[in-house]
Amino acid sequence: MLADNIFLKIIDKKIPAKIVHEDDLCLAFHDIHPQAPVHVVIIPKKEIRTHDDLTSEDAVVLGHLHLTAQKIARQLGLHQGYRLVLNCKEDGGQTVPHLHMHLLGGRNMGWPPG
Ligand code: D5M
Repeated sequence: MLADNIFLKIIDKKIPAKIVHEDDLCLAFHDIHPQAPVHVVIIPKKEIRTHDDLTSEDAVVLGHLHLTAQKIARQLGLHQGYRLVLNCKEDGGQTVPHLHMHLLGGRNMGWPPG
């Protein structure tokens, strides 16, 4: 079951977050429950609920999320690599109903994921 869209409240600055990047298209902040030494969540400012709701109109914003993840990974010193995760709906493990990309790094990642 998807919870309330708390990320919209972070975009609107109604609740605080440790923001690492903001521009016209996206916002990135440290995850409140980090799963790695570096765990940043990158979200579009446009309201898109899940990866399944993306349309061709969202190609630019989706590409921007990836390029922003690359930029933040460099800024945070993840020179040995990192993992990007995008959970989609219930089976994908999505809990917040606003599209978001996880940037995880600072340790060696296992495979397969749980
Ligand atoms: O990931 C949702 C992620 O969002 C999860 O790792 C916790 C994080 N989260 C939830 N609330 C907050 C706040 N308020 N600040 C920072 N991070 C938060 P999912 O892929 O949906 O499981």
